[in-house]
Amino acid sequence: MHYRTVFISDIHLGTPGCQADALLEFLKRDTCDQLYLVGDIIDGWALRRRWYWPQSHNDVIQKLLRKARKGCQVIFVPGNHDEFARQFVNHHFGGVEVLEEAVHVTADGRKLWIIHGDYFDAVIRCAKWLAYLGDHAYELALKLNRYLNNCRNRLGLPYWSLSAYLKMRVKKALNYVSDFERAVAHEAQRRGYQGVVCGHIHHAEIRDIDGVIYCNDGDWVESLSALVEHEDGRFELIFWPRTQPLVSQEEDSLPIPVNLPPPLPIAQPVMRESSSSRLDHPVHG
Ligand SMILES: [Mn+2]
Repeated sequence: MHYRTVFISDIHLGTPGCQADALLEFLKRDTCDQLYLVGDIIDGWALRRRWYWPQSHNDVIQKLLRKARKGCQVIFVPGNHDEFARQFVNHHFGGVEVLEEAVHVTADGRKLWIIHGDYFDAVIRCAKWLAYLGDHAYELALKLNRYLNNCRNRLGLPYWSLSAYLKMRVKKALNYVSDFERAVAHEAQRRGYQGVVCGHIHHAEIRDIDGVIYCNDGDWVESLSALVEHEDGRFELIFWPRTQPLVSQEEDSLPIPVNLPPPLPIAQPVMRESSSSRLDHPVHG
């Protein structure tokens, strides 16, 4: 499949949660004229704590550089987890252009603002240490999630995302997702754009907010999603099927928390009917 534009973010290379194999399959199958890397591509925060860099993560970088070499215009807008790259904005790395923020003109002439989105994260803005704490909690949730799904797998039950469930619950309570989306969309409108593409909150979505098209390309940790623009300017979310084993060799050696919480009352399986589906029923707070 060939697209006019592909937007991906929140790959989190350098963490065990990163679904690099699935992303590689997507990058191999689909081509595009323009590729936007919308932040949190490499997780510098996690790498500083613990070095984790398997071959597949290297392959992702190689694949991205190869795309740039082969004539695909690759633009990298750093996020908070790869903020180290922000000191290199307006520079090129092997054909990859690093920009603080970008403007994308769609096939039908709309101007979209491309940002990672962390500037809108009040938590990160106000207290950075809180963000680090949140990060640890998230990683623990992912670890628990893998353990839980390994058990579910053995029982023949479908995949269920504990961390997505917890995040949805927490964020629903705080109205985090909708507040974030609204803030981003309104700022895009204030700046005179017809829409915005961002990442950061790991919540893929395309929706209209007060006349502004809000797009979030999701992530490659849990939802395995990309935002694509077709030749005619149509936007679509692509969800890739999960292929990586839930618990890999490296992760087996990681300590599994002994005090597991009691089973959660509501267990709704994450529905994945097809590898490429439109988000007809976006879930948000
Ligand atoms: Mn982020």
